[in-house]
Amino acid sequence: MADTIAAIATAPATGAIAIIRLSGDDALTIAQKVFGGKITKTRMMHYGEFIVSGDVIDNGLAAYMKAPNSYTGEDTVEFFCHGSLVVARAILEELYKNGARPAKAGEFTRRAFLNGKLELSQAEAVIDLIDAETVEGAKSAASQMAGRMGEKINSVRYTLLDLVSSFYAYVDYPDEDIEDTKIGEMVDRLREAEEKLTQMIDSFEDGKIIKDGVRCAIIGRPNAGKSSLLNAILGYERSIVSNIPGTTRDTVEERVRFGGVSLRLIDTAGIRKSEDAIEKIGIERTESAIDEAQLVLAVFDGSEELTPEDMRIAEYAKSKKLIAVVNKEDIAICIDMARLKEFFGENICVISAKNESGIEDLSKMVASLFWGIEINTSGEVVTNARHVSAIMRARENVKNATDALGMGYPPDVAISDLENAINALGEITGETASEQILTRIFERFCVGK
Ligand SMILES: Nc1nc2c(ncn2[C@@H]2O[C@H](COP(=O)(O)OP(=O)(O)OP(=O)(O)O)[C@@H](O)[C@H]2O)c(=O)[nH]1
Ligand SMILES: [Mg+2]
Repeated sequence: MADTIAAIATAPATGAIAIIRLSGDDALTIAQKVFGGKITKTRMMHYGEFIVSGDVIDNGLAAYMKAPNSYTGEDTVEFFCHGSLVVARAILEELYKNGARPAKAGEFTRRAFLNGKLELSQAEAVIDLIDAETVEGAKSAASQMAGRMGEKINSVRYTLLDLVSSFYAYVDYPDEDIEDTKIGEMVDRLREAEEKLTQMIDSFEDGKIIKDGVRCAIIGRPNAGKSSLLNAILGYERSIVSNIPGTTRDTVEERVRFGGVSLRLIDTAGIRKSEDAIEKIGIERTESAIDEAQLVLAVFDGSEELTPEDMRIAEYAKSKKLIAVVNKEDIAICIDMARLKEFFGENICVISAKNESGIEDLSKMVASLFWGIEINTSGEVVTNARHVSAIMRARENVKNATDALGMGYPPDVAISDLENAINALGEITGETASEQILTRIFERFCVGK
């Protein structure tokens, strides 16, 4: 028996329509006590009045989805009323009075998972889709919701299950000699599985970009024009610009689509040796902004000589995708361009942040650095940190098993490692996820989803 839960599924704000959702064994009975019209058919809209404490409070639509053909896999009713918070709440209260109880965060989706309508990775994709901050993130979540990640994980998991069962066969019949070629074949299959897991782990770097956008730190010495560049890219005055070096003290973050790439632009404090305590903290933040970035725009004041300080900053960001932005071309370019070319190669863009010239070229350069990542939203890429950590554990165990067999140990020594790997992969699809994992996942949902 599933008790019947109810919640408002639309955002807690005034709008054109509000949706109230009911799910559980008594959904239809309870709904019918509040809805004046007769709900006679499944998957059809019925028109009627909503009645609260004997009075009509609104009129609207009701739809009934009979178990198991609903989102949760249970009997479900949805009410569509006018988008007044007062009305929606009054109807919800009336449903409670008639036997429903308030749904917890994510409880509808949790029920869908428990009733086998979704795998855990698909349920997580639902929240990723709702939370998506980029179009790429939404597309990737949609494809994970369709089960692509689960399929990939299961293809490795089934291989491992198959191998473990054949290893158990050897344990059961220890007197039978195992041919070396058989062991060789198994090692090959394990290596193949390990390789697939490695590919998934490697895809996580792209996955973070798809989900969150490219973290792009704007760095450079004080007064180079970092904040001016941020404003020029955004098209409005977000960051304070002044001719006093050290103006930006804390990092300023803003999202923007630039060159077709979703960027999280981070304006940082100019790096220089400083005794000022606040500025020092700002500089530490700049360094961590660089550490976390996938793209760094190193801004140089083109109207001045290149300083050792400038190059030290560029050096700090060397391991990142890096573009030199030579600013203030409207004054004069006297910076040593040859030296910059040695360090940055072709990735140099000359601009004037003040006049907003060269910004278009910069956007093309950014696009060319990230082309390819953007379009891989087919669910092939791991976007979820929980998944990647489980895959890493699985790979570690597969590797141990492969090494043991490779060293000539009998198959039974590999069994426990492989079982650990199978369990780790099962945490992703939900077969072996603990109650604690489930709670942590579903509490991220909103009430009503
Ligand atoms: N002529 C000219 N001046 C510029 C240009 N870009 C910025 N400036 C000026 O340079 C000064 C510093 O600009 P900011 O954008 O505040 O420099 P910043 O790198 O953010 O400096 P800090 O926050 O102090 O590290 C201001 O007076 C700007 O008006 C440009 O393209 N041409
Ligand atoms: Mg600044």
